[in-house]
Amino acid sequence: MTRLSQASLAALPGSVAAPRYDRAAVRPGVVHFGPGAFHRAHQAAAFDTLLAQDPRWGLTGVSLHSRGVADALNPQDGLYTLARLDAETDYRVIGAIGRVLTREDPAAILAALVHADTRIVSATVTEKGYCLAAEGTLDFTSPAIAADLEAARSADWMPSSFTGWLVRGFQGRRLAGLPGVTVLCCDNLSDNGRKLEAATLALAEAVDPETARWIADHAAFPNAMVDSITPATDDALRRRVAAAIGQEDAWPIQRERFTQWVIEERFAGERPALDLAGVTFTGDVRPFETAKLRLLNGAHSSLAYIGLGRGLETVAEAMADRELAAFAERLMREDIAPSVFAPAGLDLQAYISDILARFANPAIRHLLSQIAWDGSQKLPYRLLDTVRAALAAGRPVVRLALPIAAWLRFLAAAAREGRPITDPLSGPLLQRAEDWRAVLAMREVFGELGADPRFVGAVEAGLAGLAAGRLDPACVH
Ligand code: CS2
Repeated sequence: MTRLSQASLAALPGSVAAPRYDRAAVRPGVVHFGPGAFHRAHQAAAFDTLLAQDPRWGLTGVSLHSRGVADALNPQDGLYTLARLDAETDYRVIGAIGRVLTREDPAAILAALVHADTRIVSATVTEKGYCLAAEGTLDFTSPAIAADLEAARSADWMPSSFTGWLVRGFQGRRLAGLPGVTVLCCDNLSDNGRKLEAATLALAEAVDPETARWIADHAAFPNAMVDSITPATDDALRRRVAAAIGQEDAWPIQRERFTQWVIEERFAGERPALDLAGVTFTGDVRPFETAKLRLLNGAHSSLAYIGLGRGLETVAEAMADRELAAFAERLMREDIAPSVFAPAGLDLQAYISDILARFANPAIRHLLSQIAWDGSQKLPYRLLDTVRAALAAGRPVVRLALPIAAWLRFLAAAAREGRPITDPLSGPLLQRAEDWRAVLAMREVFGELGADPRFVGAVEAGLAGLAAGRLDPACVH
């Protein structure tokens, strides 16, 4: 079977959408760190739409941790298929990515960052990729940041961390007299732009204060919220895509039809006209971000840990478990929604109904085990901030603590069975897992909450409820 490439585009069946612009005329205006599924499902598709109008916004991908995406996409001239899953699946070949660089070629990464055409550096490096401590500030003790501090003593240093690359790239731009850049964080962190800005300035201050001043004057870090459910690629998708496009695609991507990208209007230079691709620009992203992180991601993680404990495999299966679906709905409507200040014009209860319907979409096989990754990094934004808000307002936290109890049971089961978990804190978590109070005492995850008797009591009630197979401990409050 022919492998997807620029040369094979003309042979695609008419049912498959493909770039309608001249790819040879595209100039790379964006360097994107972390060109994984989430980015390729979503932001790259938006830039692909924009490129039909304006060829100055091509993407250069940078994978810092593995060669997989580069090895799959570079032989395909950056092309890949996006399958949108719904009652009927449609297929679209995306052409926005020109090439994917890896850390094996640091000079090429630096050249891309220090290039006059580059106006945006964007990122989906996942929560842990920012090396932040519990308070959301740069963790100078994390190995990648410590390595960068050491490396930066030499003038021609090459960084390890994403934040290090930002500082190195800005240093290069300052020395070359190039204009500033917009840094667009697209990960599920609250206040993501501001946190990344503070982390970048902190690292720059430590390695090159002049570059820190340059960043403060020239760079912009808008907050952004991105939403689209993107299950990991599996062989079933590869087969379906091959059948639909009549060619082999080494790494197709799938997502639900729904998509939302809200970006703060805070650009260092020209703003790409992404509104042409359905992107919302707004003065304040926080209400959108809080609604999405707390409601959608909070419920997702709850379904994941509780669902896995009930032997379920996918989000749709969890939603078919009536007791669990009812729990998730109550959690969202009664416990999370009161902590969310809805963006103007958004009906929160309708937003919740839409999320529940998206979760139940039978066309999507989204593994609970995928969502369960990196709990120590995700839960603080997804549930613990909500617990803090509820406690501050004097509301009960018994239901909010149940998914936390389910995570503790998930850790304990992994430790007992000697099963590895995917989490940057897996070592300390699994070491303490059989003593849940010791896990709650980990300040890097729970901050001060681990010592709050109201929260600890609610977690204890949750653990007892789950041990007895009960989900809604309504009777307790
Ligand atoms: C999910 C998210 O894997 C996870 O933790 O909760 O990736 C979720 O699907 C997206 O944020 C939806 O926009």
